[in-house]
Amino acid sequence: MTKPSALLKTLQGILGCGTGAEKYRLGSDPQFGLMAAEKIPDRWVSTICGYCSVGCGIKLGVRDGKAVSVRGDPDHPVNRGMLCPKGLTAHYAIHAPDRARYPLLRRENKLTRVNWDRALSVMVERFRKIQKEHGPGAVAVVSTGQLVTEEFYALGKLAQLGLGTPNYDGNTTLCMASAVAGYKRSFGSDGPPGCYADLEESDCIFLIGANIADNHPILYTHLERNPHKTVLVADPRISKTAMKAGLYLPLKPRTDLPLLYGMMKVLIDENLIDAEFIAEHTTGFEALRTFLADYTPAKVAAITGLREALIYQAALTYGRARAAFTGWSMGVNQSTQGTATVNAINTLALITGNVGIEGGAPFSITGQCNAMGSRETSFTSSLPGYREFDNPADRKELAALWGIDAARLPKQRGRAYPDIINDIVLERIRGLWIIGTNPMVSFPNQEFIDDALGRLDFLVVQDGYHSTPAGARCDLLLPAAIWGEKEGTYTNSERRVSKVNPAVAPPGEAKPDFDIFLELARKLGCDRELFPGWESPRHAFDEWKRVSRDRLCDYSGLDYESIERRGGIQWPCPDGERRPSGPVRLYENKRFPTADGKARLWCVPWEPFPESGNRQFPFVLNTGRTVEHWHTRTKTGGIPLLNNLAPEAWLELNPQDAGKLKIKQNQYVSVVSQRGRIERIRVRVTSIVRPGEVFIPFHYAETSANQLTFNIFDPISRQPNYKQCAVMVEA
Ligand SMILES: Nc1nc2c(c(=O)[nH]1)N[C@H]1C(S)=C(S)[C@@H](COP(=O)(O)OP(=O)(O)OC[C@H]3O[C@@H](n4cnc5c(=O)[nH]c(N)nc54)[C@H](O)[C@@H]3O)O[C@H]1N2
Ligand SMILES: Nc1nc2c(c(=O)[nH]1)N[C@H]1C(S)=C(S)[C@@H](COP(=O)(O)OP(=O)(O)OC[C@H]3O[C@@H](n4cnc5c(=O)[nH]c(N)nc54)[C@H](O)[C@@H]3O)O[C@H]1N2
Ligand code: SF4
Ligand SMILES: [Mo]
Repeated sequence: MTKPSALLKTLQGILGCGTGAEKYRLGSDPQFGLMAAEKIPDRWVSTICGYCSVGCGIKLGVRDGKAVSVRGDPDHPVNRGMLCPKGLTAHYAIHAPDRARYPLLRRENKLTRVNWDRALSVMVERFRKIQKEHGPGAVAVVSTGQLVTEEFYALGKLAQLGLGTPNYDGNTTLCMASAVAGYKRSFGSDGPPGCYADLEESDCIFLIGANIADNHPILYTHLERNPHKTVLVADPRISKTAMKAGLYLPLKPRTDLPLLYGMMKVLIDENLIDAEFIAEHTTGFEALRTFLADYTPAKVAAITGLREALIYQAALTYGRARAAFTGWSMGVNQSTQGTATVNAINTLALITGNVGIEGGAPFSITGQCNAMGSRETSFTSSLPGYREFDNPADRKELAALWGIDAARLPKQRGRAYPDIINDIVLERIRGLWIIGTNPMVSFPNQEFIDDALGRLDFLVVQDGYHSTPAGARCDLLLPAAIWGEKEGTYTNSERRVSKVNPAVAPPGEAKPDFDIFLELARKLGCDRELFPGWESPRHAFDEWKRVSRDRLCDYSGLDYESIERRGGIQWPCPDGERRPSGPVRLYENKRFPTADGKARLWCVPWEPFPESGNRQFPFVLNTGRTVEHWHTRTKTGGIPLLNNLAPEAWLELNPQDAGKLKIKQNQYVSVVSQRGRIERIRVRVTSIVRPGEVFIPFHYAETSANQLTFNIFDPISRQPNYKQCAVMVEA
């Protein structure tokens, strides 16, 4: 935290927070009604953006206890002063009028204010009653990728050992699960190998199912600084990122797996592979070679709709590169073959030696600000520190670190998020605690989850806003402090651990999630065992340092002060300050955390999507994001600067289809699937989508794409197939 000098204040006036233009806008600032002079902060707090996983450094300007301004941190290595539109307006979300201020308990069908003591007593009473009658697993917890790491670490212990339910998962299963499962199967552990510097050093950057121009805009700037690159983009839709591609691969929806196999076959046939790497560091190559015989360029061209020559060109560009980088995101993960596709991306990198080298990596671009933190510390799909439930040595080690009997650690993971929802419908799970996620907009097939939530005996929602659709349904609402109001760390996509700082106090009686977890532990009587002597996130961080020591995600050399000083530090970091600065990659020594130290090459046959277009539902619906909004718009929907740019949902429809259906630009239409319908959505007639394909952003609760989507999941990762389902469009 720094106090600005008089000179700095003047500069601020000139540069950002008090220019004429700004003053003009501020005169009509619908949110604060502040005049320009009132927006000059009296102090700046250094922190990290709380939206996406890029992890930009932010200076949050505070005046009279209010967050009034934001600017990019010029010294931060990730963003060097730049911010995207969401980062630039982040302070508005803090003082929104619909922030949750007090615990609310449902009484006679109305949510009424209660004090914290009563709220948490009722929660413990109701959950314990359910567990007594229906077993410990009858209460489930669904959290998020948007808490600080210290909170994830505390929540894992609290849910699994305090509440004693194995059924704990997060919205990260809607997002990262396929990447996690794929990394584990290829390399023996989760953990993205590369780093952002690779985007500047690689000569072939293959973006597959990732629209970073909209969704990771500051990451995009790293790529723009690279003069030698060829950018390959595989996406059925001409996204903003595809528009910038050197080589665009407009594949048919969900045919990434055969594309990758086709590229591998070309590379093997052309001998553009790294035979030494394959022999020394992988297993399964002969089986792969045999398997790929089936994926000739001709056959792959037929499946993907790409010209054979284009498949060759993509393969040769990748194979001839000195170093090739593959970045992927939801176009890959959100599929019933998500895990298999991640394995194919890893295999492509492995057979060409593009792992653990400068500029070469199979890199999962994460989504939420701290999806990574939840992957590292949480107790959902793995035990903390990337330990495995089914590994007795891992359980024993963790139990010893915690001083508990190893028998208390579950031998397998509990129910994943979609299976929790299924079990609620089957009335096996009767109590649910939702933390920092908004399933009544974001979960696939809204009718299904609507039915599920209606069957619960007790629903607790812990959120920063009271106006979410799940909030309206709950029996108990716990008001949480959000970004800007609490302390801890986030890990970004390149494993950079950064310090998050509070700038202002939470509204009303809202509290940091961390404090809520501690108080709940006291009520449950497990605080002394699980959180001995803990008062602040720092205590959780200290314990986590010990628990992660010698693991791939080693935090043992980190401390808050050096993280802050260096603009974040990448893990693994056993050596702290002593480590020279510069990018850190995993697997530089080519040893993988598998039993034999070698990575696995997987062969999983491609399968067509079960719900491809048919006569009644002829269109394939694709869903995704736009730069202005964040997910379910709890934060961005109330920020005029963003919302005015994208105030309502839209349907992208190709001109040919619009002609056939006699639909005009800007007309309102209905969209229908086997599961639900959107009554009224505005049409954008555009060649961004091909004939037979349509796109809807999923951000809008009132026009929810998830009324239509299919609740069908990857069998391994349990991630939903959000990116394709069959719909019809009614004029
Ligand atoms: N502005 C903004 N930024 C965000 C977010 C946000 O809500 N708003 N959310 C954050 C989060 S949590 C996440 S997970 C990331 C997600 O970041 P992205 O994955 O980039 O986001 P999406 O728009 O969901 O999907 C990416 C692309 O996948 C393409 N796609 C669809 N089907 C297929 C297919 O079959 N194959 C291929 N190859 N591509 C396909 C879509 O056309 C789309 O362009 O963004 C993060 N950043
Ligand atoms: N059709 C379709 N659906 C999708 C996707 C898609 O591409 N297509 N993408 C999926 C993906 S990748 C994701 S990540 C999900 C995201 O879906 P959600 O997780 O439902 O989206 P958010 O709007 O980010 O919800 C976060 C909630 O947490 C609250 N919150 C924010 N900060 C805090 C905090 O510090 N503490 C607490 N307690 N609460 C807080 C916010 O107010 C908000 O209500 O959506 C998924 N749904
Ligand atoms: S790119 Fe992501 S982290 Fe950076 S300012 Fe934008 S939303 Fe925030
Ligand atoms: Mo996500």
